Amino acid sequence: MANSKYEYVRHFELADSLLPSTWLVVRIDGRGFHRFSQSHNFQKPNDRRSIELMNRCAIEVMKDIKDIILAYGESDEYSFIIPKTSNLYSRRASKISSTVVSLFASNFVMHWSEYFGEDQLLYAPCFDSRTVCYPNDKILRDYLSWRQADCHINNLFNTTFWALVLKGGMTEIEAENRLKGTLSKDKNEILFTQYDINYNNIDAIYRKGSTIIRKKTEVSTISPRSGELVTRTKLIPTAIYDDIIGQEFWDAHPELLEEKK
Ligand code: DGT
Ligand code: MG
Ligand code: MG
Ligand code: MG
Ligand code: MG
Repeated sequence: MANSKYEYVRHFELADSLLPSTWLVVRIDGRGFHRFSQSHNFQKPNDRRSIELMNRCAIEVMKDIKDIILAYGESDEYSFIIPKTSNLYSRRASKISSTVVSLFASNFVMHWSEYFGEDQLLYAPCFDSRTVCYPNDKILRDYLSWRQADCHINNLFNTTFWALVLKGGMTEIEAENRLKGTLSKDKNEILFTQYDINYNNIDAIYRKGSTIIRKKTEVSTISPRSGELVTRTKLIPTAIYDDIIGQEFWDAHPELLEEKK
């Protein structure tokens, strides 16, 4: 078909391809989730329903976009890791960012009621997205460590803050002042001595955030032909709550950093 005289406008679309041979990380983050969590009465410091819905969305994204090898989520954010050798959407930044975030957000709405039951979704949630290149394995691991350390710092603060308010009867301003300048050990001490909470015994899902990996899982189906039970091993995106900062996790999952052909 002949080009129309308008075709030249295509040249205004600038190339935005990401560096080859680098890890790609797509991070999505809820827009204005401070307000969103209040409007929807999220439990404090953590709302299990919200975390499980976020994990579900990440799992659905990974089921759809097979290039993603791992995802890490905490609070209102999720990071999706794409290997150096991937040629997903010819490594076009906006195409990758927008597809991942759109899929995440539509799943968030679609699956809301499975996690929140009678509590209605009151307005359309929105997420932002960015895709960043990381040139080597060490920097990729440092990126993930940065997010998990952020999860730890925020969760320890929030756990202590809400203990002071909800159990200790302080106002939010009093709790804020009490925690000003405190170190991790001070917060652990407040939790332990005043509220009988051993921080290390709090569920790992809150302390460590959620990591989705493709886990080898036995899946049984009834063969439509023979009617027999057939069991196969499949790679199913699954949430785990491990420490991903230390070496142990990477030793247990060596395939994650292996060069993909
Ligand atoms: P942004 O990202 O710049 O548009 O602004 P926000 O408001 O989304 O801020 P952000 O992303 O730095 O912080 C996430 C907010 O979401 C933070 O106010 C805490 C809230 N949030 C996330 N998960 C939970 C939860 O499980 N329970 C409660 N109560 N709040 C949560
Ligand atoms: Mg946010
Ligand atoms: Mg923010
Ligand atoms: Mg956030
Ligand atoms: Mg199209």
